[in-house]
Amino acid sequence: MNVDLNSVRTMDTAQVEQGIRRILEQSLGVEPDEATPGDYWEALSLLVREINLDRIRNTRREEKDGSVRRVYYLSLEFLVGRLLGNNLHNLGIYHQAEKATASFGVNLSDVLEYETDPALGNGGLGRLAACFLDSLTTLNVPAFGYGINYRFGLFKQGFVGGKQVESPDAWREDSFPWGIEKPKRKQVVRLYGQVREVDGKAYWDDTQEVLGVPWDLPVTGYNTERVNTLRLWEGRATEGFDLNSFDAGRYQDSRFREILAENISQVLYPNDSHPEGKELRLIQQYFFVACSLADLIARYKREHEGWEQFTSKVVIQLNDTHPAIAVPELLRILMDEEDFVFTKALEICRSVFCYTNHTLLPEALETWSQGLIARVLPRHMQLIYKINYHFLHNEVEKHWPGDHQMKNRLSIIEEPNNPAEPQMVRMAYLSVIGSHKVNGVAALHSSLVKQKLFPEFDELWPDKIVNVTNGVTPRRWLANCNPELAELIDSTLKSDWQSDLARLGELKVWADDPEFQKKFARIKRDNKVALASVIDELCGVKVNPDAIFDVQIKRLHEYKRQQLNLLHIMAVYRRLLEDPDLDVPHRVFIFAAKAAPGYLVAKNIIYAINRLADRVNNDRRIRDKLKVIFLPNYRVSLAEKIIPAADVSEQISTAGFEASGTGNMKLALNGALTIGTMDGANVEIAEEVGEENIFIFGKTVEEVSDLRQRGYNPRDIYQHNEELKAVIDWLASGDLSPDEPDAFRPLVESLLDSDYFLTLADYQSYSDAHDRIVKAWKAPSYWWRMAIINTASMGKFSSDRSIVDYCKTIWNIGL
Ligand code: 26V
Repeated sequence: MNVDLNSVRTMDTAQVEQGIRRILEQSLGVEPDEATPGDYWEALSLLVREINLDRIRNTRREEKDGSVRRVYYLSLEFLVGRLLGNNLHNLGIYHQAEKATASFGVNLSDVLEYETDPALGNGGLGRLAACFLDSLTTLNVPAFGYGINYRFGLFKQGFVGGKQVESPDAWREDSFPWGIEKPKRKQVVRLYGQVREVDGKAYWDDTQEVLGVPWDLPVTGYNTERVNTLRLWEGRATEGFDLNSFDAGRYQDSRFREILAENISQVLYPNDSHPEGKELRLIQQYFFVACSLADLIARYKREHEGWEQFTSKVVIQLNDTHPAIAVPELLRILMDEEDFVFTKALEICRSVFCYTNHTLLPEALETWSQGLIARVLPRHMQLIYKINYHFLHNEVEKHWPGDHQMKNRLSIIEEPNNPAEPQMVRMAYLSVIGSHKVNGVAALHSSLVKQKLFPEFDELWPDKIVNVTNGVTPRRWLANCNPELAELIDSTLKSDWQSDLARLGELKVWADDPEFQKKFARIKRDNKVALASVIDELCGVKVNPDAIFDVQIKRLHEYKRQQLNLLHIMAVYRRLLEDPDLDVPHRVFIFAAKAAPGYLVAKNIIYAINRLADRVNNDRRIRDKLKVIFLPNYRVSLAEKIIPAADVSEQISTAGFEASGTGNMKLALNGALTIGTMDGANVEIAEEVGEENIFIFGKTVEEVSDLRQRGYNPRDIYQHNEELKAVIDWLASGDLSPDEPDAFRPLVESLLDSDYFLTLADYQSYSDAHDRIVKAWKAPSYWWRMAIINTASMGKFSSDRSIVDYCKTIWNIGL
């Protein structure tokens, strides 16, 4: 039977109501009038799960003829966020659910608050993967996400005396109805052991075995019946484990296997912690790659005879280098299990793999020591050498004959400067060599990937490195999180902007319309009132919804420069103390950010902001003109509350360091004005909104590199900028932390001694840009015109557009 996934069935309110009642009574065993909001959350989630399961079966039936190329998105992180609201919306039954719950006397938005965020990612990279799954499904592309079902997601953040403290996030311990275990699809993964060669054939023996058991999460799309799957693997001990073994050696051995297996999927590693030598992280990478490849090959074999069609039916996107071990793993399967010769096997690898680079930061470019890989994955180490030999002696030799230096430079194996140090395997090179396309995530970033990161590869293969600018799903990041604005847009445009975000451009004609401006501003204010109550609840601080809400929400990193924002707020506070009558709008500076547990300067910045907040928020002299808020435990559900309420979006990274940014897109989409550097996707945002509708400041990539070449000394700037000197001296004085006078030494030293991220160099330009913001705010019709133009200009930044680009330029999939 042929099923048409584009003809969408829906449910009316009565059906949703019946469904809720049935599940409350028959599955949860409670009467509707006794049920708590938590019970309603569970009942609605189970109802949605039924619908999804039904649709998954239809999706599978449609794909059965095997005529399509499937996308496999391999990522160690999927930051999906809460699923109920999003699913209701995608299934087109949000309003029905609202009315149905209301008929039981329950408010849907209260019900949605019961869901815990699955925090299965660090930040941008993981959230991008989640937006891409939403768009793949919406565009009706057959796709699987593959990752790990971590028991503990990213740590929970709290503050004690203003300092970050981390605690484990056991998110699954709460009810989580979305994941469905699929024991039938389990896989066996081998580790350690050795390789024997017999008659030129390799045998990998004496291995330790662990099981991978998949948990499937349904991925719904907007306006489609398709439901794709996010398959997350969990580590288990193999069944052969013999508890009654009397043999001490074997007992030890099986205990080891059990402990290993059960540790594999325990924790998500926080980024910016240096994973070198972290054997478990390498094992995580191989574990999920091995499970996923075995799973997708089994699916291919169920649908096709022979290997001829493999490359036209399968494409595998590597989300950063974390899954790069997939290249030698597929090679191993093809050579050792399927008897392909090396050159043919490599050709197949190259036609199915593609790799996305998400960062230029040298410390984030993964390398593993040769010795570690050889011990954990001896066969893979051999194959990496084989790939490297073939690459250097055929491909590099052909392009640069006799050039030994070039071979050294492009080798997957990095020779140490000091022979006592180990040889390192460069996972990025392995990914480039094993893929047919490599992409950066914004135009500027991709050009830097070509020029700075992989210039030789770009010369060797001029068509390999391409750009796909990131995007965000307008379903979660406008329709769901900002329903009032979505409704205003609906009633103004009468077109389906949610499937075609470029339609937002039609809002531009309303940008100067006083009535429209009034509605737009009213919605923003309502959202600010809602956020103000969240702030009060979490921080115990009352903020004025008529103040400018200026937000910086992202991981804490020196390159993102929360410290620049901090220095400027300190200056604003000083100006107010000098003249409390200063004619300036009220401002609330809002931060939310987690610092990696081992990143001391980042934690120092958090502490400084919290100490400053304490001082400022309790200083009656400045008459509430300034408030500083640091919201704890930043995560997707908190972002959904902050973003609709933002007036100003801080995107202030040092030029050349932020690969793209995606928060910048979400905030502009919701009508916040950007203050930003010419970095990452800010460049393209400026292009879309026009320079008059964004506050650009700071050094460009070229200026940054000129300054470094001339020799940069932050103390010159410190000495010559009176206000800046005063705030840094204040920070260093210990006045903000009398109990611990040297508390901010790490930060002050980082600023004055090296200032690698040019905070001082950009300070004045940043402060001037803030003055322009204040001026613009004082002319409301001008401000709201800019805000409306921002929302109207975000069409390009839909993740649907990103996925269309991937389909065309990388995956060779027609839509
Ligand atoms: C590195 C590490 C190293 C230690 C172990 C865990 C771990 C996890 C992730 C990473 C790399 C992080 C790279 C990343 O998140 N890049 C961000 O990607 C976003 C989506 O493309 C982009 O918008 C941001 O600009 C970029 O910083």
